[in-house]
Amino acid sequence: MTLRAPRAARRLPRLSTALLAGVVTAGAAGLACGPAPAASGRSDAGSTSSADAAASPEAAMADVAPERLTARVVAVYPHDPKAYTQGLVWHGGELLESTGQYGSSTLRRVRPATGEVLQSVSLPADLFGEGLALIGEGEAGRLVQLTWQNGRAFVWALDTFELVDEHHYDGEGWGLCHDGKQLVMSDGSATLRFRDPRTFSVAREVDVTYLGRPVGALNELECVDGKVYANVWQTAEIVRIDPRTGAVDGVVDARALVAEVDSAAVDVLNGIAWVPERRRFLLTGKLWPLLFEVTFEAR
Ligand SMILES: [Ca+2]
Repeated sequence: MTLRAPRAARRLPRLSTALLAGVVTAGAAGLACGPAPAASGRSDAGSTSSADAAASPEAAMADVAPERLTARVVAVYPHDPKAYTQGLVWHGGELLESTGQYGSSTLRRVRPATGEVLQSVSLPADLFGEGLALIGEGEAGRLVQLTWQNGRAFVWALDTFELVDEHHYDGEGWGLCHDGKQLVMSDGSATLRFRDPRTFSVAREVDVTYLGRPVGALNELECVDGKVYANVWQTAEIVRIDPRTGAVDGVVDARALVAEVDSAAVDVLNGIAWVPERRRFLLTGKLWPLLFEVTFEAR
């Protein structure tokens, strides 16, 4: 997403007060992921039994309280404070990043340890960069970069950043990840669409729900081990989604990261990249001066 949030919103309230606002009823919001006593949090976590799941996976997922997780910081690195991060991907020790804003949207290759931009290509000033996903690797590797309201997805060669193809789509483009077979795309609503990576055609779609209620404002995505992680715009939380059912089965509290940046100078938490070599995530935000290496741990 694009427009700078008003100052009050940029305090990144929790899921219970921001994520569900206008999406579910006020009463339902109270059921969500607001602060809970530690004992309650522990009892909620990991309560899915394999027997229940086997009997009726969709029903089980809809009824089970999502696991409560927290982002524990392992390391902190510099990040370009002018990068309006919209898409983040790790590959081979490098970070690939899509940035937004009209006139300053880019695709860039970054050295994670220093934040140094190693390679960059700028989008035309009338285009607004959004989500980014990697398909393949080496010479055959392709980066797919969305645009917000332009309906254009650019396909770049991973190694050279040469533009090799372009797709067109209806609606807005927000987040994108590749699960190994399909591209998963968000558009700011509660709907995820699964697209053919070659043709960009929609194979199916699913509505994301938290305890049966829709979760809107899904933003940057990361596909990891059969799950889809999503930033939720204007919150300090990341939801873990079962892509088969759309059910949120985990909520990651990233407020510790938000506390480390000057909220008056930066925009929202956004950007998730999985580092398979270390089984950790890299997280940052729009215009954030820092990139965090974290693990997601049960609270
Ligand atoms: Ca990502």
